[in-house]
Amino acid sequence: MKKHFLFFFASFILFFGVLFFGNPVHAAYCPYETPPSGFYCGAGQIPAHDANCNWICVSTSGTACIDTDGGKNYPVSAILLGGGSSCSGGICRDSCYNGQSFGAVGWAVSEWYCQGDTAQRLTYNCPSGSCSGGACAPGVCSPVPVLPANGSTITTTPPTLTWTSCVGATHHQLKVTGGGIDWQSFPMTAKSYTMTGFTFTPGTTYTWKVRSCADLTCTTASPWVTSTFNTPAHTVTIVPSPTSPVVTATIVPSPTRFPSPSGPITQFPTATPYPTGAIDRANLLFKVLLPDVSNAVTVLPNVRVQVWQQGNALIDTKTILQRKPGTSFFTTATPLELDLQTGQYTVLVKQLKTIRRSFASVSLVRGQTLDCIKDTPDTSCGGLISAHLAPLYSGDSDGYNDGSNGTIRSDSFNRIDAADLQKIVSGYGSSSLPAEPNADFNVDGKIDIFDLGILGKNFGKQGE
Ligand SMILES: [Ca+2]
Ligand SMILES: [Ca+2]
Ligand SMILES: [Ca+2]
Ligand SMILES: [Ca+2]
Repeated sequence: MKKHFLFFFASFILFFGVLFFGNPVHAAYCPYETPPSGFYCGAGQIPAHDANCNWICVSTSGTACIDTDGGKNYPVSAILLGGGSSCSGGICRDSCYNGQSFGAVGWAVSEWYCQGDTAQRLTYNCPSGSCSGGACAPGVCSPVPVLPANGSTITTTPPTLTWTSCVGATHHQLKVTGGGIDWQSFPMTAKSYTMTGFTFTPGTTYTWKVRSCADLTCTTASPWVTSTFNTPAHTVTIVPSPTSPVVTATIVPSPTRFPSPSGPITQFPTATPYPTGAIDRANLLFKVLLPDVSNAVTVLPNVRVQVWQQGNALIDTKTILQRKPGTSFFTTATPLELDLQTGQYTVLVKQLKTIRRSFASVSLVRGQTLDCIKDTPDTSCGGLISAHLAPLYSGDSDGYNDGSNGTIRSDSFNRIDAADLQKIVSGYGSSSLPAEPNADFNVDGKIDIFDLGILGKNFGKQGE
């Protein structure tokens, strides 16, 4: 287990190291061409590129292996001398390969290099998919989204996204957004991905983007290529009795679970009457989306609700939310009874392990209950109507440490960053959880690879 973790941790350091410190420097692209006018080499010498594309003269005498571009240097077309090679005239020149023959163009480069003092040759697939003059053209080829066809409506869930790319792209990365989903994959070698475990909303357009990478960490990558698909409206067909016509009803509910062939359709319970709240308070029922909390969690404690008006915190309270079965939404079980005058407020919600989200323009009336859970909340709910657009992503181990409780504000409060990674490292796999707030980001009682995955997915996000 420890080994397993160390591997992933090392990958993370590599991944984030690349994010933080930028891309490594690559040699300029220099395919073979003739030297500039005025550049001459003496007798027994020939012109060649060095590793930085400069023209140099190298001696053709001698048997030592000399590779003028310094090794496996694919963007530079160079020559190799000596090393026991049997190239024509004693000069081996990098060339291109098209799957059938070696020449001036192709999709792979045939690269010469010295192994010790022996000439060696390998064929390398150019990430750009293009080789010219014995050197890989720069960049990484862009993938082409295939299915679902751009703009089409899918017929089954979960959808499988597929794309094509060139042979030199070793990995691909996906992003999917829309209908409460805001997700990015780790780089993967596959050219398809089935979105198992996601909740899709009927009648919604989803955007997916894919890019090609030349390496495991996507240090060198193509631009993102965008495609979209739609989920069908939730259609129910009623089989007629012989005397009545076929009736097809189209229902477009507020966020609900997209029906899958394998399970029952889960609708939100709307018929259950909610407690009405106190008559001398402004009462509020709301729902929020917590996509990273373990499915096993049905009751979620440690949810802080702040109610602001014009930037001033008027109410600061804690509550417990309960899961809407079969979804990643959590709701208040009973109305929050807020001692506020009638007016318009901003409601901020943060679970101990998530970023904080802000929902503006919530109109509360003293003595009434505002129900923002029901399928079609009224406009008084303001930002809480579209809570699915502001998921409370997990990965913040700074709890409520915003400086308001007499302590010094944590730099990492309300943001998912390296300090939270450090919390995973210090608590990883421990048999008893460290004191709250710890790095159990999915609230399943353990700090393990799933929490690390959540951190990786949400790294860099910050709340309001
Ligand atoms: Ca070389
Ligand atoms: Ca080369
Ligand atoms: Ca943090
Ligand atoms: Ca956990």
